Amino acid sequence: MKIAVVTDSTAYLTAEIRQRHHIHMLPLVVNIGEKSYEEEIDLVAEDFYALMKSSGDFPKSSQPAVGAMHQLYEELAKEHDAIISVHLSSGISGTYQNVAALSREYPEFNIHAFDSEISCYVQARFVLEAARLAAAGIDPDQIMARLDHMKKRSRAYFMVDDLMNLQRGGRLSGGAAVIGSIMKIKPVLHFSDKKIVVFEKIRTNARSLRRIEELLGQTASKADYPIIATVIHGNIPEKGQEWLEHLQGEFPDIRFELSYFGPVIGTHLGEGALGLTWTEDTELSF
Ligand code: MYR
Repeated sequence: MKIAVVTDSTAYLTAEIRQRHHIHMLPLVVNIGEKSYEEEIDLVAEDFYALMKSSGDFPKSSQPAVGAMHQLYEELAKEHDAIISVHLSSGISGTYQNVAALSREYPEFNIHAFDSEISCYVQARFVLEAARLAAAGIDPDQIMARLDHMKKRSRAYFMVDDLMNLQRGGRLSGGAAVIGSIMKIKPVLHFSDKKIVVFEKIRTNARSLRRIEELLGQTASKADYPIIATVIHGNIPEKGQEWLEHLQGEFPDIRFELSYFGPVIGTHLGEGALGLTWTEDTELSF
């Protein structure tokens, strides 16, 4: 059975990795002023952060155009028996809902839409696992079950330098009262029921980082499977790398990697955000 694997740009898988694993990408869009950019295609992260600083206009994001989605799936369906399509959380974007609607409208495409309930490099890990299993000839239902299992073992904790972007983009759940109560601190944020919520109200960056480390330690002490963790940064690669090296020293059995918040996620988190995600290291599990 020939299976195509699709994801959206918010997995931030590099072009080289996508090519190597035959992964297809649907770009989300960032609008700044009058201009629209497909992220990872005509706007890369470094340029986006510079543009956000220099432009008087606040960026806005939007999901991939339905026409572009339809075109990609139609093309893929000509040469594949099934399509696994993995997307950012349905609680923060309409992307997954649109893919799910297309899969109902065009059953002949045989699209299996997966709601990662998260985003960024954890989503990328799901995609890489789907690609690995598809190449091994595993059938789509088994791949989807495997991704569901991985999802239960996945976490993302992050903090932003300034809550203004999240406030303006409306992606922090809890309303004005919650935002008002955390404006001057550095809360740890996470996903709960597909949405972004405050995990804990913490006053300083250093304490938030320590708390996230502690949470990783709690998972690591109980897990009977290997873990892979990703430090993700919003245009602060040196800080990201420094934290990664510290974490690698603290948790020598965990594999760490570095990734970034690209334009669409950067629109909502702003520059200087830092996060840690982890999931099962499936490359070591089997
Ligand atoms: C759209 O316009 O459809 C895209 C909306 C994207 C919202 C992003 C909100 C921030 C997500 C943070 C993820 C952090 C994972 C470590």
